[in-house]
Order: sequence, then C-alpha cells, then structure tokens
Amino acid sequence: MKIPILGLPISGKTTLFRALAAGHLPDTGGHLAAVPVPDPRLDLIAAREKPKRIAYATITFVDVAAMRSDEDRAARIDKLHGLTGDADALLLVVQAFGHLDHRGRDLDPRRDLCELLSELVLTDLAIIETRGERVEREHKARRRGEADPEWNMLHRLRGHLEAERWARELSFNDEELRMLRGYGLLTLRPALVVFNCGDDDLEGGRCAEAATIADERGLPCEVLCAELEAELTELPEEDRAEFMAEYGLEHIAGDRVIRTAYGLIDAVTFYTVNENEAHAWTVPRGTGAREAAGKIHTDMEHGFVRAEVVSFADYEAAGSLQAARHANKVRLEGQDYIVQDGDILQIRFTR
Ligand SMILES: Nc1nc2c(ncn2[C@@H]2O[C@H](COP(=O)(O)OP(=O)(O)OP(=O)(O)O)[C@@H](O)[C@H]2O)c(=O)[nH]1
Ligand SMILES: [Mg+2]
Repeated sequence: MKIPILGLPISGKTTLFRALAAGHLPDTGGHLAAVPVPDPRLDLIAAREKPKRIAYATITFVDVAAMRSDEDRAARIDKLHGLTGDADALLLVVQAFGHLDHRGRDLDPRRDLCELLSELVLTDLAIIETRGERVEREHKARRRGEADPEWNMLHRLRGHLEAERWARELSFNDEELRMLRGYGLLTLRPALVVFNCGDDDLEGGRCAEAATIADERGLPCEVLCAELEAELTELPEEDRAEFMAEYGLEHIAGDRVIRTAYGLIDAVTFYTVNENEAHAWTVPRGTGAREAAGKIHTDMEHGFVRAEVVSFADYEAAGSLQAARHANKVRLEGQDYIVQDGDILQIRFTR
C-alpha cells in the first residue's frame, strides 16, 4: 500500500514524513519508508497465540518534493507519475504554522488548500492532455458514429476536471476503470488532509476555516504539529511521556494519521497466525480465499484446497484459536469465499 505526501513548498511534507517514518527509514535515508500500521486486533492475536514475531500491514509513505514555479509541468508530471502512479491514497499537507507562507504572503491555510487541490486537478488535466493525444488521433481516424468508449470517457472527465472537480467524484464503469488505470490520475484517489499547525496552536484555530473547505469536498482531515511529532517519535520511548505532558499532547498524532490513511483505502485486513508469526495482510474488498492465499505465498494459491476461517468477533469471544475450534467457530471455506475484514485464515494447500 502506497501513499505519497503532497503539498505546496515548505508546508512540512518532509517533517511529517519523518514523523510517520520514525524508526522505519532505510539507513540510506531516501524518500520512501514502509511504516507498520498500528493494529489492536493483531496485537490481541499475538498476545494470545504468542508467536515469535508479529508482522503488521505496512504503508509505504513517499516524500514528494513540491512543484517549483520554475519547473516544467511536463517533466514534473513524468516524475510525479513514477512516484504516485500506483498510489492507493494521497496525504495532502497544508501549512498552518508560522505567519508567512513560502512566498512571503500572510499565512492562509484555506487559500493554500484550494491552491493545492487546484494544482492536483491541473496535473490530472495535463496527464489526460498528453496521454489523450493517442486517443484523440485514433478518434479522428474512426468512422463517424463508431463507438469510442475511451474518447467518450476522457471527454467527460475533462469537462469534470475543468470544473475543478475530482475524478473520484465521477462514476466509471468497470471498462472505464480499467482504461483509466494506466493514466495514474491523482484525483481518482482518496485523500487525507493534514493541517500542519504550529506548536502554539495545537488546536488548529488557524486552520478551522480551511477545515470546513476540506469537509465540503468530502476530505477527512487531521490537525497536528509535524515538527513536534517528528521530535516526539525520534525521542527514546522512556522520554516520550514527559515530552507529551509538556506540550499537552494526548496521543501520538502520527499513529492516528497512519490508521486514518489506511482506513481511506477500500481494503480488508485478514490475519494468519502460527507459532512463528502473527501476520496482518491487506487485500482489496471482494477478494476470494484463493487469491488471498496467493498474497501469502504463490504455492498456497496454486495448491489451494480450502481455508479454515474464524471471524475476528468469534475469535475474540472464544479466547484462543483452539477454543474457537472447540466451539465450532472455525468454518471450512472454498476458494470463492470472499474474505471479510478481520478474518483469521489458515490455508490448507498441497504442493
Ligand atoms: N514552526 C513549525 N515549523 C515547521 C513545522 N513543520 C515544518 N516546519 C518548518 O518548515 C520548514 C520546511 O519544512 P519541510 O518539512 O522541509 O517542508 P517541505 O514541505 O518538505 O518542503 P519542500 O520539500 O521544500 O517543499 C522547515 O524549516 C521546518 O522546520 C511545524 O509544524 N511548525
Ligand atoms: Mg521536502
């Protein structure tokens, strides 16, 4: 699962990236970090079954440099496409700290949010402009009246984007969604807005107005001070409580952001557990048991026989896997069983 961090220049993207990625940054640094998603259900499973290891689902956050005004948009799009083409969701950072923005204008989170949203729409328009050239050429070569679903779709999409709306607000049929996949549109993805407030405004008074805009656009938002969060997560565990008390912080906001971002994606989490490892896996909603097994190991997919499944609620009530088995809460399911969020799966397979 991949989530790029986007925002206007100097809004605090890299600082937020550091806060989210603390402890999980590759030694070489870099702008990618695979961060475990806190998961109380997996914690409970591990506490009961006592495996040697625990493997959380991860989100790969990408720290994307802001677009500079002197940058060529076409080159920028190529670069962005490489970083975000396969993103599952976006994390949008808006400056709400300090008094001036990167151009020396008065701080205005509302204006910055609108600018950022427009910039994403413009990027998508530019993407369909360049990538749509082929479709346009082929359309011209067609006979009049001949069906051209891709051209029709792009036409509809362009009108929508030109009205400053996000692609995800349009509905597309399966064929259109397939065609769209290669475009890597930004506004087709769910997004979370993070207002990066100052340590003198932890309640986010300066971004309250901007938050209503996010709300109107159906974008969830979080308010946090990225600088404090980065410092906090970089502190040794034993010093954190004191630091948090000093600033009146109740929770590590980074954890909340990670969980909210994970929740944006229309996915289900299922679990496997044995004496070695308790593991959380993420699959798209609607994934069948055989395909889910393939996520764990291709051998399991190819040699799939059946899945033994216990729902998380039944597991929680039973107290352990063994107790769930005794209580007949472990079901046998075939390859087409649609995996449900929280399921604990044991895959039976032949090699
Ligand atoms: N006061 C305050 N300063 C912050 C906060 N977050 C970031 N900054 C400062 O803002 C400056 C830019 O932060 P970065 O995280 O590098 O911003 P960025 O969005 O990655 O910047 P570019 O990648 O250059 O676009 C740095 O000097 C940070 O120390 C914050 O929460 N409070
Ligand atoms: Mg940066």
